[in-house]
Amino acid sequence: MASPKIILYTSHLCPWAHRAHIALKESGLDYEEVIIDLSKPREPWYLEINPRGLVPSLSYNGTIITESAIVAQFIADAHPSHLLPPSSPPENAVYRARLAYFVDTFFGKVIPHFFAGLRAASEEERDNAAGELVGAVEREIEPLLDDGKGPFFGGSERITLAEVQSGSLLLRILSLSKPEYGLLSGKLPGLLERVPKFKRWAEETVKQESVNFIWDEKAVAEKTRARFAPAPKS
Ligand SMILES: N[C@@H](CCC(=O)N[C@@H](CS)C(=O)NCC(=O)O)C(=O)O
Repeated sequence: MASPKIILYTSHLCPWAHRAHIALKESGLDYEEVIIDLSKPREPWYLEINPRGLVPSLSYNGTIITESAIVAQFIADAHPSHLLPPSSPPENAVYRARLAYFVDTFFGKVIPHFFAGLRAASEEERDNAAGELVGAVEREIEPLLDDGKGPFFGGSERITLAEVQSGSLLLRILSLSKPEYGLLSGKLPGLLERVPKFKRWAEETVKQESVNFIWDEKAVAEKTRARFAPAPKS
């Protein structure tokens, strides 16, 4: 099969576009990158590619695919690899359903507390959001992670589609809770000791080159501050 011609319309600071970078790198696919400047209104040529004006968009041999979760899933389906087994036999379908449920749980039950932490108006609110986040991990995620095998979803030794979908948010949870940024509660790292499987999962995921090769912690912290916690006007 000839190599596909892939163009990724992206911003390196966007956690959703970040998923596409991880999926493409893990799948060993070459791609051309077009950086979209999100500080300006989208130009008409980009709105023709993606009428929503969002990144990421993927052009795959000229077919446009948008929405990051769909883009990542598409890459894993079109180029079978360690990220995701084919959908049959039924055991594979069961594994895929479990993986999809895990990702759904992470984004539905845990990530809202991450954003609540960023939007918090006081230290107390920030600390509460961190407590809620870790409580949700304890209840919802910890029981879904395997013990004692590889650190990734299903006890895998290599990353899977679950980490492709979650890695950019794990980077943000672990990094933006550093005290120098003051963006998330400084208590979060200590609270994560309560959820050792999640902690290992998150720490091993962010070490992967495919997960961190576009990561610029300071730039993301600055952009996050501008979006969620702008400095008061003097
Ligand atoms: N649900 C979309 C969300 C993508 C999204 O919100 N991208 C942001 C950047 S992180 C964007 O393009 N924003 C356009 C803007 O800021 O004008 C996905 O997962 O692809």
